Amino acid sequence: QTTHNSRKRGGWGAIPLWQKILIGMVLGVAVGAIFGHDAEVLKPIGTLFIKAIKMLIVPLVFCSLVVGVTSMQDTTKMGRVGLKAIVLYLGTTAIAISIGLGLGTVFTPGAGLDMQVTSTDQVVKEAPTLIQTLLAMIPTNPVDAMAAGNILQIIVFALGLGVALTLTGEKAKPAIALFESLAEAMYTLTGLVMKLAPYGVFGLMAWVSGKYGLDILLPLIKVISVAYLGSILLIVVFYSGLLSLLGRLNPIHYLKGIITPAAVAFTTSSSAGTLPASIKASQEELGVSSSISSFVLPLGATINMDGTALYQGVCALFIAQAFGINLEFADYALIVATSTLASIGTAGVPGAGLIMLSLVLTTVGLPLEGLAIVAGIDRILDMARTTVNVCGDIMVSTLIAKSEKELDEGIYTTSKS
Ligand code: DAS
Repeated sequence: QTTHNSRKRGGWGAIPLWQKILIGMVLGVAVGAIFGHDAEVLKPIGTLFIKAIKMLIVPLVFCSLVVGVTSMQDTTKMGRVGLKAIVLYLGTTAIAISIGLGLGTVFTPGAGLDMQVTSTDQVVKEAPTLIQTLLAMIPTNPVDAMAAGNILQIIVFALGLGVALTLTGEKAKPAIALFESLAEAMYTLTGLVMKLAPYGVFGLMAWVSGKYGLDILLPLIKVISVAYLGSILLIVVFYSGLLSLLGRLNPIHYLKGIITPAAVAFTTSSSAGTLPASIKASQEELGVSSSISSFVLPLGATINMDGTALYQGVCALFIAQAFGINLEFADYALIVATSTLASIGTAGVPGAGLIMLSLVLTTVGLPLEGLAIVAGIDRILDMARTTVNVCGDIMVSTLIAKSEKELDEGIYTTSKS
């Protein structure tokens, strides 16, 4: 009712959140440009927002991952198809994050910025070996891992608990229901914290532009360009290539078939919201059977986030470069592991990727101040990453339908002629 009234009344309450964040960012940059270092007095508003985001990470990741895994329990019913979907989803996500890291390394969007970390929680980075990193992923005490905010250990425990709950069957139903309602509550709390975003971004951008001047804008344009380049490469090259090589299908038909769902994803920035369009397009344009599409696509909208993974790679490197922190190979592996596993628990709603980025930054010890810089342009990045997420889901459903001989290939042969 209140939102209805505020919409009726118009004004600030009626403006979509992402526009408020953009306004906060522009005002912050302007105030910083005018008042210079004095604008630092506004930074605590941003620090409050960052601390509120940090507060969400552990319970949100834990609950959403447990629910993400238990929601896959119906894949056991469709065993072979479910397994194929999960393998393809996680495989393409790992490749997407690697492409993001590659592009971030090649184009160095954050180079030239020399931002200092002022918060004390910047850990001194020693380079762990890969074996140490893998062993460190297993929590000896899950509660301690949560208290310490050891994200990868929390992810590993949540995945294990999710599988255990699924295998326990009837007795686990109350626990699964509990985690489902806790996850919903955490999404609600995330929504409340995100309402602080316009003010937090304002405070931080005022500090950033006051301290670093307007040359912060160029790297932001670079981040957007690199993220969009990566997104286009994923859809036009990687997905089309997979359809040609693995599915022996004509990719041109795929690229034409995804135009409508891609447009819906781009404008709504919500995979979940695009689901009806995705299912319609995969059935009617791409010849995927209804049983495959109505099973594989909802699963993909929940656990497959290739665009978000690409965005993690690009932004993690942008922030590392902006703060002059050089990442080792083990850090890259950590980012790939965290993003791929955490993508299982990321909701297909606007802005989910930004929360996940805080997860990745925390894992490799990068400063969360960097969040606020990319938060200002988050919606612009979210439009691209959601489009990739959706196109990836549709590509996988097409591949699986083909392998299950549930694809109407007539559509593809006619378009060849
Ligand atoms: N907007 C999310 C989605 O719907 C992706 C993200 O925020 O990263 O897929």
